[in-house]
Amino acid sequence: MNPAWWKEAIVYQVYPRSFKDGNGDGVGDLRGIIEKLDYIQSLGVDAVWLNPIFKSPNDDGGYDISDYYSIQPEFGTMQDFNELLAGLHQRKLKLIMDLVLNHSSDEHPWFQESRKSKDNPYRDYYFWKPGKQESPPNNWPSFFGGSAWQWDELTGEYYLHLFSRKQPDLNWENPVLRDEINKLMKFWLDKGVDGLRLDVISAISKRTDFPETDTADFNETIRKFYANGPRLKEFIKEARAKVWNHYDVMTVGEGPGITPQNSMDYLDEHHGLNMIFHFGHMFMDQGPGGRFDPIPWSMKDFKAVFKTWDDAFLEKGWGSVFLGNHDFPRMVSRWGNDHMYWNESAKLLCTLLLSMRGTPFIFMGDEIGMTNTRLDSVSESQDIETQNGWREAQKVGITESEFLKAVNYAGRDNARTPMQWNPGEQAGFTTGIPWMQLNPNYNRIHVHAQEDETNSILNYFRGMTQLRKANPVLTYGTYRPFDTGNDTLFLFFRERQQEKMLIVLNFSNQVANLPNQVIPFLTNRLIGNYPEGKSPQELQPWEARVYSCK
Ligand code: TEU
Ligand code: CA
Repeated sequence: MNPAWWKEAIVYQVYPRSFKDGNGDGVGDLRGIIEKLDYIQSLGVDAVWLNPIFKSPNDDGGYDISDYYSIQPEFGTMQDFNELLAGLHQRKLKLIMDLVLNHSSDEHPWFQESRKSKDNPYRDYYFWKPGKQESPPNNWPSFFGGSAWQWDELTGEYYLHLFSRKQPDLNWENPVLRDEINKLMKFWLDKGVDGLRLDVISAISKRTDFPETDTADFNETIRKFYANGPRLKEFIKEARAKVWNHYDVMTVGEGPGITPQNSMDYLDEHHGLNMIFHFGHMFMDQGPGGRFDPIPWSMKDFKAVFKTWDDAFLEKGWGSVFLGNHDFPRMVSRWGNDHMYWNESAKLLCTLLLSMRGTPFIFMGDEIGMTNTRLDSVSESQDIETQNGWREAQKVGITESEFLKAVNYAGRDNARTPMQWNPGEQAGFTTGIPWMQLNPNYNRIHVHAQEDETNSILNYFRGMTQLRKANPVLTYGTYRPFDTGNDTLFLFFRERQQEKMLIVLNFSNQVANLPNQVIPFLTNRLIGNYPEGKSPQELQPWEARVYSCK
């Protein structure tokens, strides 16, 4: 494994709209992030991934870009961006920007031109097709409910939008469009950006013969028709040769539809991306109907996902590890126990995240154990995926209370409530009216309460980042799960040359006993979320430990 900064980095994800409001208008912004750079540095992370900050009508949280060359006015100015980048670099922190290249906003000038006429020079920047009588060109469903095709009266054709109708898909088959993409990537890389998170990169090559989908399982439709298209490797290879190879830049591809079998199509050492986000664990509790069709998940499957994906990158390629982000519920609510064992399970999840093989991505607020929020009506949601999902749910007679159950379990609003800094007004996020309601528990869960509390989740997180940075085995060591015969007892070794560590995680509300075979390794505990007990073989509920087994 060749060493690289992005393999050794711990990445902190900042959702700008909800992180810190610097000017009192209730919306997070770049000046707010600048105010908190010392806090970010204090976490012991190495890079910040910013969700999109480009001009956008904000139909989908900024993932609908109307100008790739300017900053969203609510977030600030290009001067603010330059100051933020300089502030990060002064603190030896890298910046990873989130580029949305599978689609633009329908308010982008490219699309405004494209829809004007069939022979407009921008027509083929997007996918336009005649319908079949009154229906769309095929039966593809959108991620956000309804058809993936929108009728446009002006030229009497449909355009493709895998996401919202305000997010028309860009046509990467068009080399002129690809040149535009290369140009905008160079613009940001010339400014000194250190990494690119490439949104839905798996769909830049689709089945452009547009056959009907033959499955009702949405994630299967993604895999077969939207992602992993015939020219995917070619498009990535071209962008790498024409742009990325000319900079010291890390590229991480976000990709619904990427599988352990096809992941190396994305990660060729000379012609591919550096790493990908996979969704093995993220979609395992989604039924055929997707996010709002939740099904039970098992610890057996959860552990298997880590093994499956580690095997995919054993010899080559590189993975990322995340347990939550702006698209998923809060990790302590989803995988832990956010009431009885809130403190212990949040620390256990930080232990897993920071001891696993692959670049760890921590979502802002998870370092203090922020939990899911609770919507009492769909109208409180600020997420188009939820709003559209409700529109679709009503068509099939699902009641609001049934739908809200799915939303409060799996919806994206859970992760987008403002960061909780202190117990004061609006948790110190804003001096104005926040764009989104805070989680009511902000007077209990906030940075200020944890900053000087030795047993806080925040300080445990800092302990884990220090441990990872001090022990290369946690970055470059192998991952070897230990079969405990007990689904909720998650044990694994990390090994490299003379170094060896044992990670012990009790994913349950019960006391658990460690298997006899590991007793010889329980002599040198480096970190744990309970005081060291007399009988090391017994694990308390949600107990996490890391041992050095030199
Ligand atoms: O998400 C794409 C993706 O992976 C989806 O499965 C995602 O989970 C989304 O919530 C639909 O369920 C990326 C961004 O992370 C997401 O915020 C955007 O909404 C989406 O692309 C469209 O740009
Ligand atoms: Ca603001």
